[in-house]
Formats: sequence, structure tokens, C-alpha cells
Amino acid sequence: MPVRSPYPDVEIPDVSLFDFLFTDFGEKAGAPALIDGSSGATITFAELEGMVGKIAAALAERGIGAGDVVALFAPNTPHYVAVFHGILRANAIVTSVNSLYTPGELAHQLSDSGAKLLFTVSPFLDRARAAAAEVGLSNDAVIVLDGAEGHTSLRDLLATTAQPPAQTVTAADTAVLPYSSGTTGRAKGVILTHRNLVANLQQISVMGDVTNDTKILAVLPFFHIYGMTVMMNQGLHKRSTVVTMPRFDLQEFLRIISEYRVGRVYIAPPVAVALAKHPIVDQYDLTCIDVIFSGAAPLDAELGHAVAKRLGCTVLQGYGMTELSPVSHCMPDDRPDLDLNSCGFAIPNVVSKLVDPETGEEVGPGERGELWVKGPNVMSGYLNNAEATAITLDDEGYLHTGDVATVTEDGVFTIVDRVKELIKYKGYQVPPAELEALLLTHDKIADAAVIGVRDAEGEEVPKAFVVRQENAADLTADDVMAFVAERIAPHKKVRVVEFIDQIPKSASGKILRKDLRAREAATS
Ligand code: 4UU
Repeated sequence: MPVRSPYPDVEIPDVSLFDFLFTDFGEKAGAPALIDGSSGATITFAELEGMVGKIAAALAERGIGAGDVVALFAPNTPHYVAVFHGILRANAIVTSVNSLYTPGELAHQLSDSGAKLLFTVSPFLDRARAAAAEVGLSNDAVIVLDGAEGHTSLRDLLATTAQPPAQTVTAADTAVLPYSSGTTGRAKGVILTHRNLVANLQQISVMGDVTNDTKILAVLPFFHIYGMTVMMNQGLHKRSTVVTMPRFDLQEFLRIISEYRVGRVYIAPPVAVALAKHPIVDQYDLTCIDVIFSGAAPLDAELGHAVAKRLGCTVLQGYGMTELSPVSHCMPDDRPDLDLNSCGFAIPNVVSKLVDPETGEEVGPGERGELWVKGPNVMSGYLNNAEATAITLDDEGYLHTGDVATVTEDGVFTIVDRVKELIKYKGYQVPPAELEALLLTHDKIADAAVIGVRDAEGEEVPKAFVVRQENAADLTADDVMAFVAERIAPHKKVRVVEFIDQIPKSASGKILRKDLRAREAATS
């Protein structure tokens, strides 16, 4: 029997994300919506709404409208939020780009999504221009928020006297195209509609005690769906104050929490390691923290408890996936007693089941099965990729996550394994297929396969199995790692290399990752 959420269904208004978030600020209009944690600069809800309207008007003047894709390649700042919602308010679609991307990776996303404009910041301009040139976007189409010679700036856009265009998007239209490799292959555009994003905000609304008094720290990037929905948009929805950080730095993280008296901190597990162990943590007054919420990779309960004890706060865990907008399961604020290895309950409107990947049969409580999820937050598909969509979404509307979970009689889910290829390094996606394709371009490499392995600290890291070409005995592990590192974003680096004689493959030529994992388990 599929497991229904133990929570009553919530209503999902049939509106655009803008209409959902930007109506009736009431007495909160003059309150800070966003604070730039680095500089202290503040934007109120009313100011943000004004900026969003101006950006939408300026984009419409430049011919951007319904169905157009605009890429956003920038770190977390209050201006990111204004641009994100300005693009949506112009009836267009945001494709959010990983800040660490190389020009090649950015160019791939620009061309795959068909982006017409690219927003960036001056420190990223070299990469942005190189990518834009590769896909034939002119400098006019590259907008530099903080300004750069020969480019339109945010200030230029805000100077428009035009009115924002009429809103024509509906809840069923595409709002964002974040990129995810899903269960197999390279990064693909994940089609999330306005309805998907609005639904997920309504669904998580009943799980967490987030109010207009809450200060949320946004250190996880807005380009990733966790930062986008749970930090940026949840903060706006609840009229909370979102304090932004452009990148993770432990001292700066602690300073900002302590100085702005942040109560709610969303993290990925590696941050928990620092919070539990680093001596510097004791130098800051962190008594303001009520809740630390971890997601994007498995949190170890012992580690979570150590953080809770040291900081005197509640630690919670949730499960999400880009294709789920992203949250489908989480621990509610009022149940810190749940097993912290778990991801809590299915959120409202979510039905999930666990299915034996070998037999396709549903399994019962206590047994392991692939997690399938159905609900209004499930993506409509992958952009221009019917094949990947068909293997991920079934006819009944279940999304096959590629994660293996167990569930208790009470409906508490725990993620215990992964059957998909995807590797997560510090919570960020590393698609093995992309690394394998890259490795095969090396003239001394005959064949290659990449899987995730655990390093000495228990972190998942990408490991490449490499078959050398004949007469390439001189190829070293360092050569392989350096070759990859020069061509891809740092989080995708190969961190372990093993040379082998042959990559195990099925009759149809598919890499048998299971055999590589078994080999790894036997030797480590
Ligand atoms: C074990 O990482 C995400 C989304 C994370 C998220 C967001 C809001 C978690 C909780 C929340 O409230 O998305 P992706 O698409 O980058 O990666 C998805 C994959 C999952 O399929 C799973 O393999 O990341 C892994 N994952 C987890 N694994 C995500 N959360 C967990 C978790 N435990 N808690």
C-alpha cells in the first residue's frame, strides 16, 4: 500500500509564484526581506517588489517575455532574489547556474536551455563571456549586476521608467529550469512549473515553525533548488528575513549568525562536521539558533546530536531532490524526538512507496526499496529529453528517485542507499556519466568508469576506474586527476583513481557500477 502523508492535504492556490509571494505585505512592507550578510545592506519587502517590477519592465523592453529562458549565474545576494523574481515577473523562465561552473559547463547549460540572456557578476565575467561567446550570445546579452565596461548593469535596468508587462503566465507554465543529472546521464533541465514551486512552499509550510520573526541564513546557494525554495522563497512566503552569504566560510558563517541573531540555519552535512568539531565555534554567541536543518546528503544521527548538544538547538533532517521542487519528506519542528538518521514523514499531498528495484514489487515497513514519490511538487519532466523523462516518471505519476529507503509502521522514512549513478560531493551533484565522457577524451585512456566511494572522513567522493591505452603505462593517477580538474567545476573533481584492466560491462555495453561497488567494498 502506498504511504500517504500523515498530514492533511494543503490547498494549492492556482497562481503564479509572483502572485503567491508578492501580495499583501501589510505591515511587513517596510520590514527587511533580505540582508546582505557581508555588507549589512538591507532590502525591504516593498523595495524588493519595486525592484522586481523594474527588472521585469526592463527585460520586457529588451524583448524578453513568455517562454524565454534567462540564465542566472551569480552568488547569493539580495540582488539575486530581485533578478530571479524580475525574470519570472516578465513572464520568462529562470535557468539557475552553478556558480562554480567552468565556461564549458555554463555554455552547455546556456545552449541546452536556449537562454537568451545571461545575468552575472563582475567576478564571474571572464567565465560568463567565454561561455556566451561559445554559444553565440553577444555582450549585450550579458548583464553584469555590479556593472562592467560594455555591459548593462542592474542599475541600468532599475533606471527604466517603463511599467512591468501584464502578467500572462499561469500556474501550469514553466517557472525554472535548474539542472540535475537525475538517475542517469548528464545534467538535464528540470522543468518545474509555478504550480510545483507554489505547491512545495505550501507543503513545507506546515512542517516548520517559520514566521515573520524568523531570520533564515541563506548560505546554501540559491541556484540549487534547496536554496531556491527552502531559503529564498520560503523566506519571502513567510515574511521572514533572509540573510544572504555568497559562499561558505566558517568564520564568516559564525559571525553572520551571531551578529544578525539568525534562528534558522539550513545546511548540508559537511557544515555539521564543522559545527560539531571545530574549536572556533566556541568563540561565537550562537544562542540565537533554534533549528539547524540538514538536507542534500545523509546526515549521521550521532553527528547531528553532537551539533544539537554543542549549540543547544534542535537538529532536523529532510530529504529532497531537484525533480521534487525539492522537498518530499522532512522532520517537522515539533518532532525532534524522531530518529535523526531519518528524513521524517512525507509532507502534505505526497504519496510515496518503496519498491524492490529487482522485482518491481512494493515492499512493506522495515524492508528496503526504491523510493517513489507522487505529489503536486513532482516536476513535469526533463527539458527536451523524453527518454530521461520516461524512465523517471511513470504512468501513474510516481517519480522514481533512485534512492533506497525504509519506512516504519508510523511512516518515518530513512534513506539508506542509492541505486542511481549520481554521486554527491558535499551535497552537490557529480554526474558520473559526465566525468566518464571527459576521461575518454584523454588520449592515454582507453576506458573509464566513475562511482562514489567513502574517503577517510566518511565523505562521498568520486573515484575513477581507468583502463590505460596500450603503451600508456606512464599515465599516473595524478595525471588523470589533473586532467579532470582543469576542465570541470571543483566539486566534480575525481579524487581517487584506480587503474584496472577492464571496465565491467553488461552485454548491452552499460557500465556495471554494481560490480565496481562490490569490488570497492571487497578491497576497502
Ligand atoms: C540522503 O539535494 C537536493 C535537495 C535537497 C534537499 C532540499 C530541501 C533536502 C531537504 C530539503 O528540505 O537535490 P539534488 O537534486 O541536488 O539531489 C538529490 C539527491 C537525492 O536523490 C538523494 O540521493 O540528494 C540525495 N539526498 C539525500 N540523501 C538529498 N537529501 C538527502 C538526505 N539523505 N537527507
